[in-house]
Amino acid sequence: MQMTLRWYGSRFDTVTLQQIRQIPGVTGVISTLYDTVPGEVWALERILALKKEVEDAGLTLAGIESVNVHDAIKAGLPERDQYIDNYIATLENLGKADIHLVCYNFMPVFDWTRTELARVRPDGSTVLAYTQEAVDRLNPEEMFSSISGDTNGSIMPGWEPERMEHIKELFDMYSTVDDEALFANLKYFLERIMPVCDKYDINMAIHPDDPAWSVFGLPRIIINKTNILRMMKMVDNPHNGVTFCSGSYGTNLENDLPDMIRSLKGRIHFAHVRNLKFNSPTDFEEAAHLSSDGTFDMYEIMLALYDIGFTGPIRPDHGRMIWGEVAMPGYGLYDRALGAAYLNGLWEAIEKSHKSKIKL
Ligand code: CS2
Ligand code: MN
Repeated sequence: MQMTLRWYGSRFDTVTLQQIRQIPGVTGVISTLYDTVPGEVWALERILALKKEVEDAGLTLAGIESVNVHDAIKAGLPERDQYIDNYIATLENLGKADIHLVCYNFMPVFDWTRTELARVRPDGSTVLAYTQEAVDRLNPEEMFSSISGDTNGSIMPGWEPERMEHIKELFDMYSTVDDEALFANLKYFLERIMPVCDKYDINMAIHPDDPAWSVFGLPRIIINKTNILRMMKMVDNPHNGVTFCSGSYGTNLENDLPDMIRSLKGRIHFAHVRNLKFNSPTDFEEAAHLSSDGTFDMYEIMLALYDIGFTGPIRPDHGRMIWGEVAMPGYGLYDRALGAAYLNGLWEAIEKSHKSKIKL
């Protein structure tokens, strides 16, 4: 595996490439052109400039998170073909720039959903948190305004104010889309983009829905083992793969994370590894990465990745806000650096104990 950190680009991120370069064992970043909108073609020159900037700092550009999918594609509207053509053109340019990993999601309207961006934990750190009760009390517009005061001045991915202004139209767009229709629209999209992925060896890595159930009545399908295996089969091409995000699949305590990882051998192209602490099955907060700080056994998650021979990029996912840092919620430097060091430590121990067993 290659340890990486997500980086939003020098115009948007409070964390610098130089800082990332100094985290032991972090050799690459996962980045994006954060100012593009879904449906737009990414210019080759801009991709190459991003790559050069990252490489000049002594890191590799290990992949893109995300090239977002336009809602017309997810909702299956007649204009989807034009947007898929544009997506293909973007993939073509990424391929020409020698980039081989694209993370994306297929969640209607929103990306991840949290009800608090700065819940205070007993140690004084602040974290993203979710309670179903709060979602049930609010409508989507209210939720956007209730969290927008805690973003530390950042634009949260998937919650861009321009999109939120059109939230009613976005909801209308999905009024006839149920889970089956969403599966069919995803299949249509994947079948059209696979040829360009084959040509340039681009691994598409779908990110799970977060939380892993329907919110505000919208359909959500990338939520559990059954559905993700269905998706792998429905377009059975190794370039159709997944981002295994422990913090997203893990929102549903019925998901057995190590078992899911083992069932996806060969199809996990990217891993997000983080921990959650559950206060009840529908109230969770994003703990430190350390197993004992949350609910998941991080050793078992890393062991499963090791066992399936995972070689792709991995990154600590959201971190807590600690030591007075002011950054995009979930995306500060300090706690993600601690997370990367911890995950690297687990990996080293797993690797060495396997090698010593082989010698015996
Ligand atoms: C990320 C997602 O911050 C996060 O929770 O893991 O926003 C992820 O980048 C997208 O869903 C992928 O398109
Ligand atoms: Mn994730």
